[in-house]
Amino acid sequence: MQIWIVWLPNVGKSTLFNALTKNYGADAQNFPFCTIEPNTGIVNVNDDRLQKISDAVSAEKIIPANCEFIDIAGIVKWASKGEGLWNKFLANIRNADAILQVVRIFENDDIIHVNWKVDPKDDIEVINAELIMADIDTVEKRINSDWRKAKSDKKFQIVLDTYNKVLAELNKWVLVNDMEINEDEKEILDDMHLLTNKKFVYACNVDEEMMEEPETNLKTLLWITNPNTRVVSISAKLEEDMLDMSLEEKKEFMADMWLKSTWLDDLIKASYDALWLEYYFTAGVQEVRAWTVKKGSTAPQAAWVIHTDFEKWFIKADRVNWKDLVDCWGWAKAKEEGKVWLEGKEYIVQDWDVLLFKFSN
Ligand SMILES: Nc1nc2c(ncn2[C@@H]2O[C@H](COP(=O)(O)OP(=O)(O)OP(=O)(O)O)[C@@H](O)[C@H]2O)c(=O)[nH]1
Ligand SMILES: [Mg+2]
Repeated sequence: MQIWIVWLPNVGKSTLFNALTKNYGADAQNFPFCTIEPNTGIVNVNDDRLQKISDAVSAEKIIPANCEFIDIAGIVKWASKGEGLWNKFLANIRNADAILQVVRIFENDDIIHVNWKVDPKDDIEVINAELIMADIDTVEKRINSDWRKAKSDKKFQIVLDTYNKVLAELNKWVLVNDMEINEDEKEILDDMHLLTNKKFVYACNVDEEMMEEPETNLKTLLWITNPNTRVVSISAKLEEDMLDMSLEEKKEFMADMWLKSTWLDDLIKASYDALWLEYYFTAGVQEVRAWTVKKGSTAPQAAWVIHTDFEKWFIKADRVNWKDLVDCWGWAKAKEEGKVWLEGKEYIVQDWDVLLFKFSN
């Protein structure tokens, strides 16, 4: 799972990347195009439940879910037409599962804004325009290479119609994400890896006093109407400042600033949500582990994530709610109290499940 961090230069992308990866791996300084080569890092999804489950079953280690973040050079106006450094990342960014957009909201005259003013709505328009223009290029190229096929193969006409429909909408500055697309059209578009067809998460890089801003207010500020788009607030600088602090120091620091929690975990969760992913747990003495699955996966599909053969070998699974497992201090008492359920092939896995699979081969 790859999440690419994208936005204008000098807005805090690398600062946020460092905070996420808990490392100073990326150079983050006050000048545009500080980042040239991409920085990549694996980020664990913190979840308090893991430690509690681990205590209950006396596990030797904990393995959380994770995702990969990639921090690249800033986009500028006309990037899609070859301006700036960003164009060379266009080919790579097509591999992204989601795009994390770091919107500069914080005001600070010392930190250069490439357009000389902090105007999030204006910035979003610049970014959307670049992503849309890149998509227009892709679709036009497809039409040019494929239109002949439609002449000899009637089925291909549907494909061509889809391309043309999408192109017309893109030309009206509509993101593919915001278009009305049916299932067949969706399938046709999937292999094109259009940038505006990817999941977007907006991280608003705010001043401290805006940290508690509700998502609906932020959406209004950014003029985002798509109900599926997640918007979270974050202070990249604050999060980076807390990197070297111990847990105690962090608590004290946050109390001083009247902050309730850190926002990094919310951001990682929002990215997970945007990708329509969740995880279930396995719990034994050797390890407690979170396994990532698509939402709506069946128990055999969930077993496949552990080992590809497990889907076909699947017979059934013991299932317990993580909270029941913790309250009962392990599987034995949970079973005794009737909290462990036997589930078959049709069972849809939930975010709070701890599973123990039974196989045959
Ligand atoms: N005051 C304030 N400064 C910030 C914040 N986030 C980042 N900065 C500063 O902004 C400058 C640019 O940050 P970077 O993280 O390098 O920005 P970037 O988006 O990676 O920039 P490029 O790599 O050039 O595209 C640095 O001096 C950061 O310390 C913030 O939340 N508040
Ligand atoms: Mg950078």
